[in-house]
Amino acid sequence: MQETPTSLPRRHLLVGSASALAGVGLATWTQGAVAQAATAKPLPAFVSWKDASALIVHSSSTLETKRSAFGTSVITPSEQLFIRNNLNAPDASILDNRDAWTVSIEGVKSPRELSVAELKTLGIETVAMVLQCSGNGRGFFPHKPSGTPWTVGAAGCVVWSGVPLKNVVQALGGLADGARYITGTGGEKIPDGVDPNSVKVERSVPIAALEDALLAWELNGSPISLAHGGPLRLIVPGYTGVNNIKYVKTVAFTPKETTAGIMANRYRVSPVGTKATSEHESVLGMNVKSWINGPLPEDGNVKAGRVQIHGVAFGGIEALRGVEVSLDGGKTWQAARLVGPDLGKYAWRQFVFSADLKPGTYTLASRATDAKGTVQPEQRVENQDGYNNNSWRDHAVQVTVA
Ligand SMILES: Nc1nc2c(c(=O)[nH]1)N[C@H]1C(S)=C(S)[C@@H](COP(=O)(O)O)O[C@H]1N2
Ligand SMILES: [Mo]
Repeated sequence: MQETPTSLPRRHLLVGSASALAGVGLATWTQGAVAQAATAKPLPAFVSWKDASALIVHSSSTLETKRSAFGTSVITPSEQLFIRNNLNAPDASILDNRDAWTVSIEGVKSPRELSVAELKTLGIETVAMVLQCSGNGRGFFPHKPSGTPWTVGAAGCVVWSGVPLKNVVQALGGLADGARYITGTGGEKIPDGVDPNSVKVERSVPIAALEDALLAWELNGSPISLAHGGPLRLIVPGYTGVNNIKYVKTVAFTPKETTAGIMANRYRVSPVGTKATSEHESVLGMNVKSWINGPLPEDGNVKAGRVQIHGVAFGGIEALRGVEVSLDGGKTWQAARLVGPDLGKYAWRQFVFSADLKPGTYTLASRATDAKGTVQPEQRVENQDGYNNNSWRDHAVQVTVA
């Protein structure tokens, strides 16, 4: 087993002091922590700057934010934000001269390459938004789909800054005739000997997304890290993670969706037991969703009395209208209070519900409603690859109050 330098001191302390703490009644907690330390994977090198204590390392390319780490502020710090890479990230040298990175814009009247330096002259906009993997919540599907079994932490609410994509289109003479999709391509190196179409990260979203899309160079106030797609990322607010192309190399306004495998027959919602094809629905706009981040069962028993139940809620491609909390597993619901600043329709809101809880066991659930009146459903839509899970029942938590 290997440990990262950052995680060494604390874990060694826990291992070393397990038996000592057992004597003072902390044995259960300590054994849990030791078991976790024994199985925890180290942070991969390209994300060594992340906060290991806030993350679950599923693999070198899939890291999940711990549910308990979301806290009660609005923005997810970059150090805690999840990671999902389908291919190895490009070499870090692509960040050596960020302004020199170029993106090729196609499907406009005057197609050409633009450098980041040039993009910076065309406008600036900032958007706060939920970045969420389409597979977030996959871990709740009973048929155990292949892919990372994320629970809630393949998501975060982050701030991007860059140039509105529509400004770029305007600067290049407007859209070419027949443009119906925005097709973005990632700048990863395709491994030798494989068909590029089967692995390249290239996604098409409806042209309507042009209204809010950005070519972004900043994340949470800093130049975008390699891990999160620097020097330049295509940001499509309201759309699931995969549509937000890191290290974007080409943006093409196309009459048709790309035939790349990641669009044509992956990231599609197909019935359990079937293989996805282009006939199935693609993961695009996010649906209305919420979950509770505290109290959580892993924090142990909750002290009887006043309890602040809190979590996050968002509308996805729509704005959020509100969120309710249930203390009885969904039999009755009461409105929760949205807290913190409203950072716009694509951001999440933190919510709180203050309750007086007597000793007992409670199933705490939350249920959001979007601006169109769509209510977060009780049940997930079953599908082969475990996408788009917004079931409030799956996200409910059971806590013991003593
Ligand atoms: N170029 C490129 N862009 C990409 C990916 C990728 O592998 N390569 N992964 C996508 C997927 S599936 C998700 S969920 C998000 C994850 O973003 P993050 O790692 O910055 O959290 O990036 C998306 N954009
Ligand atoms: Mo994803």
